Amino acid sequence: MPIPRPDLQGDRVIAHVDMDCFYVQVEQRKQPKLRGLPTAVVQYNDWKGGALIAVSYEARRFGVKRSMRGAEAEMVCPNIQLVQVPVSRGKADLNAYRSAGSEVVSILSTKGRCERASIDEVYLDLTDAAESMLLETPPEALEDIDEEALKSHVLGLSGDENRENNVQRWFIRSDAIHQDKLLACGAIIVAHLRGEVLKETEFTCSAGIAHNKMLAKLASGMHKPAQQTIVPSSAVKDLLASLPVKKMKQLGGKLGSSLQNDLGVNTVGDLLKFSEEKLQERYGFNTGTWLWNIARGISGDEVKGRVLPKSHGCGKTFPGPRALKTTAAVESWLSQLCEELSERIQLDMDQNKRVAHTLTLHARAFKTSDVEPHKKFPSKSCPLRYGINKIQEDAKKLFDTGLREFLGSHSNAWRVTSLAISAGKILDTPRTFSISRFFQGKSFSSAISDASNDDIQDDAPSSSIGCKENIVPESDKDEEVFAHGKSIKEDDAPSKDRKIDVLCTHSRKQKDKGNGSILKFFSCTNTSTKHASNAPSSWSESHEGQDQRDHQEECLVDGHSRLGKISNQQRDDSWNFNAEDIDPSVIDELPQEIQREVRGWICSSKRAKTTKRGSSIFHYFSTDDNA
Ligand code: DCP
Repeated sequence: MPIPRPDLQGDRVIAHVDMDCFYVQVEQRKQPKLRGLPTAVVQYNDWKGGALIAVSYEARRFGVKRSMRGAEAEMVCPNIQLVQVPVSRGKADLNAYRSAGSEVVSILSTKGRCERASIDEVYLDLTDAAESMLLETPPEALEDIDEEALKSHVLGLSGDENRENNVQRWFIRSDAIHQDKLLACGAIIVAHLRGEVLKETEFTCSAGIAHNKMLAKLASGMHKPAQQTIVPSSAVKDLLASLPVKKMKQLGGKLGSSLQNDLGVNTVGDLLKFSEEKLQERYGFNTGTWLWNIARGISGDEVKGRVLPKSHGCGKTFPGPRALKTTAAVESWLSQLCEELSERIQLDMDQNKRVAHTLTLHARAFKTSDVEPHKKFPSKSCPLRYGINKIQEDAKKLFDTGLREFLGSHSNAWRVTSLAISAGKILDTPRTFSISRFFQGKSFSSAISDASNDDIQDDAPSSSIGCKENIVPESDKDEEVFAHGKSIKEDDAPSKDRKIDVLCTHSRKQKDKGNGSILKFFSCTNTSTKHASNAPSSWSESHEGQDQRDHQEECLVDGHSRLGKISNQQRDDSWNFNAEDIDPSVIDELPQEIQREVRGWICSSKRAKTTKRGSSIFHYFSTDDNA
């Protein structure tokens, strides 16, 4: 469901940059002889020459479209050059496109906050850079305005004749409102960035520059390839008046159809006829307000500082006669997908120190009989455990659970037409990395590899399992979809355990901020502690080295009593370390009293070894209030 957000305070400059026929450009850089020729990238498949997934602008002039198959494209454009997507493990290997996207991101992210929105598009918040430029070198003070900037399309600016002169005048208007002056600066910055991208990567891209993300995204696709479009606020009303609802992000599906069929709304501007109350009445409070906002070009979505993917996913479709019929066939494909996923999350951890927390399986299937023809295969997720075998094992369990639910009481034969798995809820490795190693005497990556899981959850229905890399789920809601944390009501916690509960709550808050907390290590990582617990045997047998997130859940669910059972001996063992080794940066996360104590240890490691129970960190973790 769309979330309405009022426009952000103050004038902003947001750019949406989208690569032109991206996969084609990547292939043309590999094979420069293809440059300038009608070219398309084809998904590996020997049926009718495979499916086109990217089409060069030269080929588009012949009428070649992405919806075509290779054979059809050759009919409309006999000279078309068809390049196959690289293949690995029997499926498309998108690594080359991913890294090419990262090259671009590293250039674009130099001028402001950058959000990587998909494999080939980013949002930039250029407000600060534009404000500085306006103060230091405003366009009217420039001798020459960047040629590329002068080629910009400024919506609402009349006349195709003398376009460049008109644009130049628009750039240097001294009576322009502050917001337009900022947009002019933003456009100059974007033109420069696009030039850098071309120089460094040989790729062209197109951009939209506006005062919010929604308008910038609409504008970037208006003039392609290798061009940019500016949306002054005075042009917003006309832009939306003629914009078909289905072109608007989030209106492509049922909501857009309902607007058309039930309210007769064909363009976004048509929504202006309806009051906010009326729209809320029809579509609910949030969606109603969101619709009212977008009709006016209002959208306060912030550009999130994120240059890395929000999730990793890989999938494979099995159309027509290729549909999978047996569990063995599904398992075999799942194993391959899991191998790829495992490699990618491991690389992400090694390169970016990030850990994925949720494994999700999506599938499309049908039953061979006619019963429940519209029933969808439910998406399922569970906590993610690192290591190929574990991911494979869990993915199979997710599939089995989904299949059982899909079949229900009918024991029909089934077919699977697509499978995809993804790793989501990716968080930075907590800054407790060094200290965790030091408490556990093992590496973080091995520490998170041995979890067990038995909590499979429903996931949101899979929207599409196409081959376009979905770096970022479409909406913030996906974050909730991936959420799987268990909760405990504080009021239910026995009072003597309350202290620990506070710790766990604190720990959860830290996680929510994207920072892990040292507290969960204090509370959960000691294996002797686990074995001293009342946990069910399956739990305690399998949790050695469990990942931090699972520790956290452990805390939230039943960690209270566990912590209270640490023997003095165990305590002594667990705190037998060299205090100088603590990474000082992690200490700020500790509660004040512990910070004081740990800092004390660092000043004098001797003191740490002689810390008395009752005035120390042990006291903090004791469930005995009198301790
Ligand atoms: N892609 C894909 N499958 C799809 C859509 C896209 O594999 N169904 C891949 C190939 C594209 C890349 O994602 O090159 C980016 O998709 P875009 O929708 O941005 O399209 P292009 O970049 O190819 O073209 P355009 O210049 O129109 O943006």
